[in-house]
Amino acid sequence: MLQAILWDVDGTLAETERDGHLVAFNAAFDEFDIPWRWSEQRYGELLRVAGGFERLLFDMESQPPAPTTMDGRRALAQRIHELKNKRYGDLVAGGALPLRPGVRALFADCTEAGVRMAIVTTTSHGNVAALLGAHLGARWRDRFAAVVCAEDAPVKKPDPQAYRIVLERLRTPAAATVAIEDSPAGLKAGSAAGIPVVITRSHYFPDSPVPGALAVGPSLGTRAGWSPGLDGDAGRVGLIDIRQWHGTRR
Ligand code: XBP
Ligand code: MG
Repeated sequence: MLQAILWDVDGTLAETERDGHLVAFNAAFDEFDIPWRWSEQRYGELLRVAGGFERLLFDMESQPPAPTTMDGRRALAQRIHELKNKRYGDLVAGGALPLRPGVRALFADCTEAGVRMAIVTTTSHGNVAALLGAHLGARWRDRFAAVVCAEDAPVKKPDPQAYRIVLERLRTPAAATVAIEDSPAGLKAGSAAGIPVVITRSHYFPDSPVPGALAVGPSLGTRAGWSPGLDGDAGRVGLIDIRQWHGTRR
Protein backbone atom coordinates (compact mmCIF):
# COMPACT_ATOMS: atom_id res chain seq x y z
CA MET A 1 0.00 0.00 0.00
CA LEU A 2 1.30 3.43 -0.90
CA GLN A 3 1.45 5.49 2.30
CA ALA A 4 3.54 8.51 1.44
CA ILE A 5 4.86 10.60 -1.44
CA LEU A 6 8.32 12.07 -0.85
CA TRP A 7 9.02 15.25 -2.80
CA ASP A 8 12.39 16.52 -3.92
CA VAL A 9 12.38 20.34 -4.26
CA ASP A 10 14.94 21.74 -6.69
CA GLY A 11 14.06 20.86 -10.28
CA THR A 12 11.07 18.78 -9.18
CA LEU A 13 8.64 21.23 -7.58
CA ALA A 14 9.91 24.14 -9.71
CA GLU A 15 12.77 24.95 -12.11
CA THR A 16 14.63 26.45 -9.18
CA GLU A 17 18.14 25.75 -10.46
CA ARG A 18 17.98 27.63 -13.78
CA ASP A 19 15.48 30.32 -12.77
CA GLY A 20 16.36 30.65 -9.08
CA HIS A 21 19.71 29.55 -7.67
CA LEU A 22 21.76 30.33 -10.82
CA VAL A 23 20.29 33.83 -11.18
CA ALA A 24 20.72 34.45 -7.45
CA PHE A 25 24.36 33.28 -7.44
CA ASN A 26 25.19 35.62 -10.32
CA ALA A 27 23.41 38.50 -8.54
CA ALA A 28 25.46 37.76 -5.41
CA PHE A 29 28.74 37.72 -7.39
CA ASP A 30 27.76 41.07 -8.84
CA GLU A 31 26.94 42.60 -5.45
CA PHE A 32 30.25 41.39 -4.02
CA ASP A 33 32.03 42.93 -7.02
CA ILE A 34 33.39 39.51 -7.85
CA PRO A 35 34.36 39.32 -11.52
CA TRP A 36 33.14 35.80 -12.34
CA ARG A 37 29.68 34.74 -13.53
CA TRP A 38 28.20 31.32 -14.20
CA SER A 39 26.61 30.63 -17.58
CA GLU A 40 23.56 28.39 -17.79
CA GLN A 41 25.80 25.68 -19.22
CA ARG A 42 28.53 26.03 -16.60
CA TYR A 43 25.96 25.86 -13.82
CA GLY A 44 24.66 22.63 -15.35
CA GLU A 45 28.17 21.15 -15.11
CA LEU A 46 28.50 22.37 -11.54
CA LEU A 47 25.26 20.64 -10.53
CA ARG A 48 27.33 17.48 -10.24
CA VAL A 49 28.38 18.96 -6.90
CA ALA A 50 25.44 18.75 -4.48
CA GLY A 51 24.80 21.79 -2.30
CA GLY A 52 25.11 25.42 -3.31
CA PHE A 53 27.88 26.19 -0.81
CA GLU A 54 29.87 23.09 -1.80
CA ARG A 55 29.33 23.93 -5.50
CA LEU A 56 30.67 27.42 -5.02
CA LEU A 57 33.68 26.21 -3.07
CA PHE A 58 34.45 23.65 -5.77
CA ASP A 59 34.26 26.25 -8.54
CA MET A 60 36.42 28.74 -6.62
CA GLU A 61 39.37 26.39 -6.92
CA SER A 62 39.51 27.20 -10.62
CA GLN A 63 38.75 30.95 -10.32
CA PRO A 64 42.01 32.93 -10.37
CA PRO A 65 40.77 35.88 -8.25
CA ALA A 66 39.48 33.62 -5.44
CA PRO A 67 41.34 33.62 -2.08
CA THR A 68 44.33 31.32 -2.14
CA THR A 69 43.82 29.63 1.24
CA MET A 70 41.05 27.13 2.00
CA ASP A 71 39.97 29.18 5.05
CA GLY A 72 39.75 32.30 2.89
CA ARG A 73 37.70 30.52 0.24
CA ARG A 74 35.33 29.01 2.80
CA ALA A 75 34.73 32.39 4.44
CA LEU A 76 34.00 34.07 1.11
CA ALA A 77 31.82 31.17 -0.09
CA GLN A 78 29.78 31.42 3.10
CA ARG A 79 29.11 35.12 2.61
CA ILE A 80 28.24 34.72 -1.07
CA HIS A 81 25.99 31.73 -0.32
CA GLU A 82 24.09 33.70 2.34
CA LEU A 83 23.50 36.57 -0.05
CA LYS A 84 22.54 34.10 -2.81
CA ASN A 85 19.83 32.69 -0.56
CA LYS A 86 18.48 36.21 0.11
CA ARG A 87 18.35 36.91 -3.61
CA TYR A 88 16.71 33.50 -4.16
CA GLY A 89 14.02 34.52 -1.67
CA ASP A 90 13.51 37.77 -3.58
CA LEU A 91 13.08 35.87 -6.85
CA VAL A 92 10.52 33.54 -5.28
CA ALA A 93 8.64 36.48 -3.76
CA GLY A 94 8.63 38.16 -7.17
CA GLY A 95 6.90 35.16 -8.76
CA ALA A 96 9.89 33.91 -10.80
CA LEU A 97 9.48 30.30 -9.71
CA PRO A 98 6.05 28.85 -10.48
CA LEU A 99 5.35 25.27 -9.44
CA ARG A 100 5.91 22.85 -12.30
CA PRO A 101 2.77 21.63 -14.09
CA GLY A 102 0.92 18.88 -12.27
CA VAL A 103 2.61 19.46 -8.90
CA ARG A 104 -0.20 21.37 -7.21
CA ALA A 105 -2.78 18.91 -8.54
CA LEU A 106 -0.84 15.94 -7.17
CA PHE A 107 -0.56 17.71 -3.79
CA ALA A 108 -4.36 17.95 -3.85
CA ASP A 109 -4.75 14.26 -4.83
CA CYS A 110 -2.61 13.23 -1.86
CA THR A 111 -4.47 15.45 0.59
CA GLU A 112 -7.82 14.17 -0.64
CA ALA A 113 -6.75 10.52 -0.49
CA GLY A 114 -5.02 10.81 2.90
CA VAL A 115 -1.63 9.88 1.44
CA ARG A 116 0.99 11.67 3.53
CA MET A 117 3.55 13.91 1.87
CA ALA A 118 7.09 14.81 2.87
CA ILE A 119 9.84 17.07 1.56
CA VAL A 120 13.31 15.58 1.08
CA THR A 121 15.88 18.04 -0.19
CA THR A 122 19.50 19.09 0.03
CA THR A 123 18.58 22.77 0.04
CA SER A 124 17.98 24.74 3.23
CA HIS A 125 14.81 25.01 5.25
CA GLY A 126 14.72 28.74 4.50
CA ASN A 127 14.67 28.16 0.75
CA VAL A 128 11.92 25.53 1.06
CA ALA A 129 9.85 27.81 3.29
CA ALA A 130 10.23 30.67 0.79
CA LEU A 131 9.08 28.53 -2.15
CA LEU A 132 6.26 26.65 -0.47
CA GLY A 133 5.12 29.65 1.57
CA ALA A 134 4.75 31.60 -1.67
CA HIS A 135 2.72 28.86 -3.32
CA LEU A 136 0.78 27.23 -0.48
CA GLY A 137 0.52 30.12 1.99
CA ALA A 138 1.79 30.65 5.52
CA ARG A 139 0.47 27.28 6.70
CA TRP A 140 2.36 25.30 4.02
CA ARG A 141 4.11 23.20 6.67
CA ASP A 142 0.78 21.64 7.74
CA ARG A 143 0.53 19.92 4.37
CA PHE A 144 3.64 17.81 5.02
CA ALA A 145 4.13 15.04 7.56
CA ALA A 146 7.90 15.58 7.49
CA VAL A 147 10.31 18.13 6.02
CA VAL A 148 13.94 17.02 5.72
CA CYS A 149 16.36 19.72 4.53
CA ALA A 150 20.11 20.39 4.44
CA GLU A 151 20.12 21.25 8.16
CA ASP A 152 18.68 17.80 9.02
CA ALA A 153 20.78 15.80 6.56
CA PRO A 154 24.19 17.43 6.08
CA VAL A 155 25.45 14.54 3.94
CA LYS A 156 23.84 15.50 0.67
CA LYS A 157 22.32 13.46 -2.15
CA PRO A 158 23.39 11.11 -3.75
CA ASP A 159 23.96 9.92 -0.19
CA PRO A 160 20.71 8.37 1.12
CA GLN A 161 20.91 10.14 4.50
CA ALA A 162 17.98 12.51 3.85
CA TYR A 163 15.77 9.64 2.68
CA ARG A 164 16.72 7.44 5.64
CA ILE A 165 15.83 10.27 8.01
CA VAL A 166 12.45 10.86 6.39
CA LEU A 167 11.55 7.17 6.63
CA GLU A 168 12.40 7.24 10.34
CA ARG A 169 10.32 10.36 10.89
CA LEU A 170 7.36 8.96 8.97
CA ARG A 171 7.78 5.52 10.57
CA THR A 172 7.02 4.09 7.15
CA PRO A 173 8.83 1.29 5.33
CA ALA A 174 10.65 2.38 2.17
CA ALA A 175 8.52 0.07 0.02
CA ALA A 176 5.36 1.92 1.10
CA THR A 177 6.62 5.23 -0.31
CA VAL A 178 7.39 6.77 -3.68
CA ALA A 179 9.91 9.58 -4.16
CA ILE A 180 9.54 12.14 -6.94
CA GLU A 181 12.89 13.41 -8.16
CA ASP A 182 14.49 15.02 -11.20
CA SER A 183 18.20 14.25 -10.93
CA PRO A 184 20.48 11.22 -11.06
CA ALA A 185 21.76 12.15 -7.59
CA GLY A 186 18.21 12.16 -6.25
CA LEU A 187 17.49 8.82 -7.89
CA LYS A 188 20.63 7.31 -6.37
CA ALA A 189 19.79 8.68 -2.93
CA GLY A 190 16.22 7.35 -2.96
CA SER A 191 17.18 3.99 -4.45
CA ALA A 192 19.96 3.47 -1.92
CA ALA A 193 17.34 3.89 0.82
CA GLY A 194 15.16 1.27 -0.90
CA ILE A 195 12.58 3.80 -2.13
CA PRO A 196 10.96 3.52 -5.58
CA VAL A 197 11.69 6.76 -7.48
CA VAL A 198 9.63 8.49 -10.19
CA ILE A 199 11.71 10.85 -12.33
CA THR A 200 10.22 14.03 -13.79
CA ARG A 201 12.80 15.35 -16.24
CA SER A 202 13.92 18.93 -15.57
CA HIS A 203 15.87 21.53 -17.53
CA TYR A 204 19.27 20.34 -16.38
CA PHE A 205 18.67 16.59 -16.55
CA PRO A 206 16.74 16.10 -19.81
CA ASP A 207 18.24 12.76 -20.74
CA SER A 208 20.58 11.52 -18.00
CA PRO A 209 20.42 7.76 -17.49
CA VAL A 210 17.97 6.81 -14.74
CA PRO A 211 18.66 3.15 -14.01
CA GLY A 212 16.05 1.47 -11.86
CA ALA A 213 13.57 4.39 -11.82
CA LEU A 214 9.99 3.29 -11.18
CA ALA A 215 8.85 5.59 -14.01
CA VAL A 216 10.36 8.43 -16.00
CA GLY A 217 8.63 11.18 -17.91
CA PRO A 218 8.77 14.83 -18.94
CA SER A 219 6.44 16.34 -16.34
CA LEU A 220 3.61 15.52 -13.95
CA GLY A 221 1.51 17.86 -16.06
CA THR A 222 1.31 15.51 -19.04
CA ARG A 223 0.42 11.85 -19.63
CA ALA A 224 2.45 11.73 -22.86
CA GLY A 225 6.04 10.58 -22.97
CA TRP A 226 6.09 8.45 -19.84
CA SER A 227 7.79 5.11 -19.44
CA PRO A 228 6.04 2.89 -18.47
CA GLY A 229 3.36 4.46 -20.63
CA LEU A 230 0.06 5.84 -19.36
CA ASP A 231 -3.41 5.32 -20.82
CA GLY A 232 -4.67 8.30 -22.80
CA ASP A 233 -2.73 11.41 -23.74
CA ALA A 234 -5.09 13.95 -22.21
CA GLY A 235 -4.66 15.19 -18.65
CA ARG A 236 -1.91 14.83 -16.09
CA VAL A 237 -0.24 12.23 -13.89
CA GLY A 238 -2.47 11.56 -10.90
CA LEU A 239 -2.13 9.65 -7.65
CA ILE A 240 -3.94 6.78 -9.35
CA ASP A 241 -1.05 6.47 -11.85
CA ILE A 242 1.56 6.59 -9.12
CA ARG A 243 -0.30 3.88 -7.22
CA GLN A 244 -0.34 1.79 -10.37
CA TRP A 245 3.41 2.17 -10.96
CA HIS A 246 4.00 1.47 -7.28
CA GLY A 247 2.02 -1.77 -7.60
CA THR A 248 4.40 -2.95 -10.33
CA ARG A 249 7.64 -2.28 -8.40
CA ARG A 250 10.10 -5.14 -8.13
C1 XBP B 1 19.44 20.60 -4.83
C2 XBP B 1 20.77 21.09 -4.52
C3 XBP B 1 20.85 22.41 -3.86
C4 XBP B 1 20.48 23.59 -4.75
C5 XBP B 1 20.92 24.90 -4.16
O1 XBP B 1 19.45 19.20 -4.99
O2 XBP B 1 21.78 20.46 -4.77
O3 XBP B 1 22.17 22.56 -3.44
O4 XBP B 1 21.14 23.45 -5.99
O5 XBP B 1 20.48 25.06 -2.86
P1 XBP B 1 18.10 18.36 -4.85
P2 XBP B 1 21.48 25.47 -1.67
O6 XBP B 1 17.14 18.85 -5.89
O7 XBP B 1 18.52 16.95 -5.16
O8 XBP B 1 17.60 18.52 -3.44
O9 XBP B 1 22.27 26.64 -2.15
O10 XBP B 1 20.58 25.79 -0.51
O11 XBP B 1 22.36 24.28 -1.41
MG1 MG C 1 16.25 17.97 -7.64
